Amino acid sequence: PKEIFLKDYKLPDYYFDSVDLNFSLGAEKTIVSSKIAVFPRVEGSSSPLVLDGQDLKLLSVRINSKELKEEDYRLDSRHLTLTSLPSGAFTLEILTETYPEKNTSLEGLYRSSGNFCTQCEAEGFRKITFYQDRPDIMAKYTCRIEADKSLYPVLLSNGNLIEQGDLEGNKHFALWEDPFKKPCYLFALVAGQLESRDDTFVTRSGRKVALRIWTPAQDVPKTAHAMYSLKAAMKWDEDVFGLEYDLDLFNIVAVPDFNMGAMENKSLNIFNSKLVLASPETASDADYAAILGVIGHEYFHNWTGNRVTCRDWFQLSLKEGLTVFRDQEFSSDMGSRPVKRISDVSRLRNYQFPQDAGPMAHPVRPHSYIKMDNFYTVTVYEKGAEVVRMYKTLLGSQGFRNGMDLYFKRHDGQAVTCEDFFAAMRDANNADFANFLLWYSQAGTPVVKVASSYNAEARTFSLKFSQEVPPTPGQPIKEPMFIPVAVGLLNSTGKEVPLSSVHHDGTLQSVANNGQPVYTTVLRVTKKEEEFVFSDVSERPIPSLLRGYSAPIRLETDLTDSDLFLLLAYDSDEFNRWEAGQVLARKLMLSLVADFQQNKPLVLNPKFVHGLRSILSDLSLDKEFVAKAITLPGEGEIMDMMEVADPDAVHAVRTFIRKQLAHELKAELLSTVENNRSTEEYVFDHPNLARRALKNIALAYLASLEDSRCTELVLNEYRSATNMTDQFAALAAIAQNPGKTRDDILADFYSKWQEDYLVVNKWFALQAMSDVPGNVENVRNLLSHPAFDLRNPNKVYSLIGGFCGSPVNFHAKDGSGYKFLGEIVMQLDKINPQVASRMVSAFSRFRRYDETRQNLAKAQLEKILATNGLSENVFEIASKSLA
Ligand code: B3K
Ligand code: ZN
Repeated sequence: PKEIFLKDYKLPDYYFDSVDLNFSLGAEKTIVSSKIAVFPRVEGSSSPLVLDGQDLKLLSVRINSKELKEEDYRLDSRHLTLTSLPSGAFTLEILTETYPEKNTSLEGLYRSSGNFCTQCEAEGFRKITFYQDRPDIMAKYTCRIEADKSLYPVLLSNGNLIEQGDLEGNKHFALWEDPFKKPCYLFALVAGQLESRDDTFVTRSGRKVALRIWTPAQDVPKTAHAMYSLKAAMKWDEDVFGLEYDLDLFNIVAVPDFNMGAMENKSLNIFNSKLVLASPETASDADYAAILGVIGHEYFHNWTGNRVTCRDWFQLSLKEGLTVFRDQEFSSDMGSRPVKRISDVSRLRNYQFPQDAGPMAHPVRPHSYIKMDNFYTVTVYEKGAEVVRMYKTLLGSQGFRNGMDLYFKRHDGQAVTCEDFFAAMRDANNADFANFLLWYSQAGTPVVKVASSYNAEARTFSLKFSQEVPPTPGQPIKEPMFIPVAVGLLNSTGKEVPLSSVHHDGTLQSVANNGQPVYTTVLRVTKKEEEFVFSDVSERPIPSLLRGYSAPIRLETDLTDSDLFLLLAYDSDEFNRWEAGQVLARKLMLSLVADFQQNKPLVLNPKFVHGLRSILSDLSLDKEFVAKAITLPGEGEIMDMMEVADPDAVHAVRTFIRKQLAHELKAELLSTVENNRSTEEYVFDHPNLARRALKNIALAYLASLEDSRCTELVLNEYRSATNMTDQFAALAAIAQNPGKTRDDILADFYSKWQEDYLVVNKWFALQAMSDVPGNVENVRNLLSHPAFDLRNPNKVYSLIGGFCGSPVNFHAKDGSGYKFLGEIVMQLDKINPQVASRMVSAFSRFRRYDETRQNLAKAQLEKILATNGLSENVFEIASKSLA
């Protein structure tokens, strides 16, 4: 397999002006003809034109209507190279055959539930026809689709429908034209038996846009929330960024077989049905929130991704980091900003930090890849979003908006780079961004230490920062980074101290804003070691550091437990309030893990219980915030902080604390459940979902007690639930405890929902993630359950992905979990390399564990690598993990 490098980027020798595609659809065999207007970048160039193509049968090639002879081109399994070409512009016509029914990779043109659909990003268009499959080739497309009228009554592609009609032999056709230039990764086609929910949105300049969400007929009633989300997103982008939709039609199609969440094809978004379909009975609050976020995300790509796209795939974060940032902001505005921030940071810590500390660590803009699909990562997406957020933190809302406006003004219709975005932000604000660009090129999570000291005589308070970026593969030595640290100060009663000025680098900077008191300021930390001194501080303050999580770093402070308890009780920055509780919990968990490993008895610090009790009984707090604040850090997060990760110890400690808390806070938890039930109909809005979140976490705690009263309570909640959020939460609470009750309720749930594949996936995931000892056997049995199918990615993510998410069972010391995953990866790789590659990633941090586990995991990786015909996708992850 060949590695591709950013530094080798070259402009294409040829550009494409227009592309006319013609599909004659058949499940076994589809014929694709393409007619491309080609022109050389440099007039008179004699370079060959190299087209990408995979799994295609070439029928003919014509240049300026003349069929090429075999000596005029070269064909191998990946390329079609055209040699003797005219010196100026020319027309290229290619006729190919492709086989949708056989295409289990779900990339290119494939079938899902009898319908046709496409997925082209990153490099799937080459499975449809021979093309320069790279994002800097932007062309105008037409697409004519011809198919059987009864089997495929609906024919969709990008842009506007300009003609349709019947053909002989019960066939029909549709002709679509997309007026916007686009890279081929945004091409889409859908054909099949679908019905739509229709609505309209009038843009602020008065354009009337038809909105259609397509699904099989029986699912149309479940698209109301998706439609609501789409309209909310369209309005939000106008209000916040002044960005309007640019065509008269916007289509979304939901398909059950899809490798990832969704795809932003121009005016024809294709979605994993899990992220479209929802009803109160079948979808949980988490599903509703995910739908809102992803519908927003794909819609926002219309500007950040489609109108302005990436020059090459290394720039992926240009569109993804920015669009994740935009969807995070959208969800914040639609719900609770602090809670959304807490969820996003938890996600970063639980998934991105481990990646950044392991063998697959890569910068937000990677330097190289073997298979681009492997780089749709939490680093490119979530850390990329943090990088965008830092611009906003540094520039303020208006400054950020000015930067966005300039970005679109300069680059609409272009394929650009991360530097172009940086330059727009800088130039619109005349900003000094120092070495900010290092965020794009240096991998690894910076570790920032802060030491504070108060000088009573001088009334000054000093913060000394030091930073270190850990080595990552290929990057042993790092430069110090530009870290914006938002800071506030609290006095000993928890009140905010107004900030007057900060002394730094020999200059005194006033913080106050036109005489208005200021409580938060952003320090620009750029050196390896650096001091900031606050003046006019009348007593020793407690610093609230990195407010709102202003940079994606690991922060180590010298705050004492009592400082942290004070922040937990009083910080006006809600994120930091939550964070103080998490820091305390992490410290507590790590010290109990040490006790557990030394066979010492486990004892829970009463102050911690007290801290959580105050949060739980504070009725002035937002309920969703309380739910987050009483949730312990995940097992992965704790393992990530250990020298040698010990899944058994971490699991035992987390289970112990949960149970102990449930015991000590039983009365409060019971009344939380009582007071937060609802008799009304399900509504997905902040007050209602917050109430359910709090009630359900209380229920989960209570269930861990395994006493008969609590079990009865949970069973009752299960039986009386009128929506999936409550029903599933009760089921999950019961499922913690092995035994007959658990088995009966799981069986009951399945028999209720067996007709709904999305609910059945939840049922698979719940069992797969279970901590019950020896769970690998149950999971193995579920592989042959009639509802399971290795060809459907959602099912694989639920069952196999769910299993790998349970540290105790996946990392079982006898190697049974590793062996299981090894076998599955080898089977999956033959069906769908992208899905196999996601699964094999569970091995990538095997060096974090003890030697026995390391050897067992390594043996599986070696076995996988020795497989004949292994995909590049799995090869890249497995070989880099072993390196
Ligand atoms: N852009 C797509 C992801 C495509 C993944 C290709 N392997 C979805 C998104 O981020 O919006
Ligand atoms: Zn995206």
